[in-house]
Amino acid sequence: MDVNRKVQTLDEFTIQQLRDFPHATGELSHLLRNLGLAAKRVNVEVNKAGLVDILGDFGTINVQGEEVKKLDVFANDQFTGVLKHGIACAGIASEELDDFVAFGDPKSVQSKYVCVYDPLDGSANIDVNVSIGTIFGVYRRVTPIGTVVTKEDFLQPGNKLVAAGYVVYGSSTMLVYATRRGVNGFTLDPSIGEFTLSHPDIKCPETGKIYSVNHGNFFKYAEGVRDYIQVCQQKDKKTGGPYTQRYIGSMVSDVHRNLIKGGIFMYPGTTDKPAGKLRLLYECNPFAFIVTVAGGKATNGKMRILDIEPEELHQRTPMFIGSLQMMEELESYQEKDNK
Ligand code: P6P
Repeated sequence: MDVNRKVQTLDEFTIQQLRDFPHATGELSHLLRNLGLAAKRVNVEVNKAGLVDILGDFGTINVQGEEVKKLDVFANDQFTGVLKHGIACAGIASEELDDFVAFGDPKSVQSKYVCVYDPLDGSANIDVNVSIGTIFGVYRRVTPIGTVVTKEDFLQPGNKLVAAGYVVYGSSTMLVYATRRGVNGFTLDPSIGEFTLSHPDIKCPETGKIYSVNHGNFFKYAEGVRDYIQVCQQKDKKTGGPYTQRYIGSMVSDVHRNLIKGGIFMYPGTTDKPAGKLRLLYECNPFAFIVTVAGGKATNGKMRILDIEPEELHQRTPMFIGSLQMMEELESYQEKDNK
């Protein structure tokens, strides 16, 4: 009997990747499987979020006598817990925590990786049932193995990322991750409780017809950004305009859609918030790595996101990311902003 081997789980995929790197220790594969486990646990709670009135409001004790945590706190606990108790991570920095967390136990200090993540991005959308997500990045530590990690291990530019990925808790739950070898997407099969390879070798289309931006801030954007947005809205045989405007207000969903279909996502700086809203470490660097590996591009309006040298754990940056040709067209309008 032929066993259906077309289904390849995340675990099988990460272990198979090891074959191409005989000297690999398997730590990165172990770390990615840990992240997948935490994502499955978060997925269960996210899917119940609509029942919170039945299960009890956040901060209360539910019928099982358990404290009902805010979902983003719950998600942060899940990712931090699996990584702390795994053998592949020496410490984490989370969008949910003011400072980084060093795992000081004897096993963890021997690990060569650190993780950064936004455990539940877009959580304000939970109560209106809009898709939300987790965003993560993996760095090789810069401090000596065997010592407790320091802030230096987390303040690395995105071009030092070893891997990055995201989970989108949507109509289906997907985990997408990139290494320098490529970007692969896994869809959670609830019948077996496994992430299974559904989108092998994802490439970002060179161009697209979707632009994503919060029009409410339009008059606060720089002139070049406003000019480009108006180009997106006009009929143009060369660019194929007018484009379609799609903006969910959940970065993981907006960027995931544009990665698959082609498009551009913009969260520009504004006159009152020149650095924009999105966090460099937890949101922008991981997505910049993923989209760049897939053939797209990401900048802050002046330089590649991946080349920014971080100075603070929670620093923000303007973010422009998406299909290469659309990014290059945007840049031609931004030249006036950078004079
Ligand atoms: P605005 C969600 O709060 C988030 O951090 C991203 O997921 C999303 O892209 C952005 O903020 C939306 O911000 O200001 O347009 O509501």
